[in-house]
Amino acid sequence: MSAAPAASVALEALRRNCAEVPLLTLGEDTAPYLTDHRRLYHGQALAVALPRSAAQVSALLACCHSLGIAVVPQGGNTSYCGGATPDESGQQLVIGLGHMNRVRAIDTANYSITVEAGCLLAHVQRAADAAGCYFPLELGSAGSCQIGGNLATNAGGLNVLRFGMARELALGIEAVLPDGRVFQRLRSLRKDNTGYDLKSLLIGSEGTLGIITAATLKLWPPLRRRATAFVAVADVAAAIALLAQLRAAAGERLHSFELLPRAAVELACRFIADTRAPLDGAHAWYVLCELSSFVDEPLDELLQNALVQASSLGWVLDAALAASEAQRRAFWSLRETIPEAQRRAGPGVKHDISVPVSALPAFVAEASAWVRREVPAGTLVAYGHAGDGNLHFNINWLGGAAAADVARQEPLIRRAIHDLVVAHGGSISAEHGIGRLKVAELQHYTSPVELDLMREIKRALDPKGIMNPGKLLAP
Ligand code: FAD
Ligand code: 2HG
Ligand code: ZN
Repeated sequence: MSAAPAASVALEALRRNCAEVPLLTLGEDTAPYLTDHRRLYHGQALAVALPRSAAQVSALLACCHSLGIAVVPQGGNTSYCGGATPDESGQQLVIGLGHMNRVRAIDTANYSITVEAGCLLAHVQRAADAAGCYFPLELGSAGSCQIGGNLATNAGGLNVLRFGMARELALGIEAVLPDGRVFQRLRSLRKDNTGYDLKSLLIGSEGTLGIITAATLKLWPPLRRRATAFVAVADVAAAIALLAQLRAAAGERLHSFELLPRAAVELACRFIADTRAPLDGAHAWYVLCELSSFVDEPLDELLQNALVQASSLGWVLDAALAASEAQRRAFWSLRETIPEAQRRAGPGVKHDISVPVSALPAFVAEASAWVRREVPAGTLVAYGHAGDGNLHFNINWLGGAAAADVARQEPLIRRAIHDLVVAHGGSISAEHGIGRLKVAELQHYTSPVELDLMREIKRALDPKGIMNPGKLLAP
């Protein structure tokens, strides 16, 4: 990237060329935009721009492109890898999308909704609901993250098993390219084979190729039934056997399949008010699974029968079926508050990994043994979306530790866990992206051919390198 202009010159140009876009420059106004959710990164910014339309985003990027001002797009700022935080130079412009939060259209006959990028995920879910439809993306951060951020990170979450990741839920997007041109592809087609899939390239690019300003998303009919169980299982292999059995018994009705170790349940009960373990007794592992149906059918019976059969095979040790909507919500609340409980428990190291589902038992056994041997002061809290082969293989220092000590150990731990992940055919970033946190890891584990292609794509779309520099790809 060419040298950035002096701050006064850059601000002057932005005020002149983008006069209608609110620009925050005072410390107290910009502060919330300068630190990431996990408080790992603390940056400075030239200013924070809050555009209200794609035309305003276009004017901002055209100006930044001509002057060589670096840009950091920011949605709800809930991501885990520091991708939405500016660097420490004070020369980058943060563009917050929160003011672009309109639902543009809902087409119930086409099962699609068109929303602006700054819509909160919860807002999109409610809008779909109000129209008598269902939008399946579900994350614990739904009340704070934005749909633009979800697409930019290709978010996963709790319902991927049945409905896929954010990319699979998008029919079309509108995005502003680094030079200010608008990529207008808000089509709502299920079938469209006209050339390269540019929409999919922008999705998951973490703000390094352009700014997503709107999206057309798939909807489904409303869910008529759900059946949910909190299940104690013998071990990870038993959990995976149960997964296969539920798939066989329920087919596409299997909606979610989450794996939780006892340590995760205990943390939620200890740190989150009004949380209690659904089952008596202490078990090493639990599964939270849910079936859903678009038609009125006896799902409780289906789930119960499958669990009885799994119990006769020794996989299931105990189980509680949600007897009411309140109980179902309580099961999910326990699961969704684990990240917050971990945050309150003190410093930790996170890994967002995936391996083929069939490799999960062996991976967990080997990686757990490594942690027990090499990090004796750490408690493993490995939980997550086991139905997708995705675990948050996290470690907490429950006996207390200085954050700086943990940070010192982190690179070595991360490399060892990631080596095991790769040895099992897995990925070092299943759903949280690369951001700033994993730039070196991506560089280390990606083949030269793939890295070359990524750099060539970056150069083609962003020749001046103004979009989120230092994120995803090494400079
Ligand atoms: P931000 O954090 O603001 O930005 C993320 C990245 O996208 C940055 O690189 C940013 O520059 C870029 N970006 C943001 N908006 C745009 C845009 N409009 N155009 C281009 N680039 C943009 N994630 C999961 O995948 N699965 C989970 O289950 C999950 N659970 C979570 C639970 C909790 C409690 C929390 C706090 C987070 C969780 N997350 C999860 C992580 C996070 O919520 C997701 O990564 C989410 O998609 C980020 O959206 P955001 O709007 O907050 O994006
Ligand atoms: C979840 O699945 C999120 O709850 C957060 O992806 C995972 O905090 C984490 O490591
Ligand atoms: Zn997750």
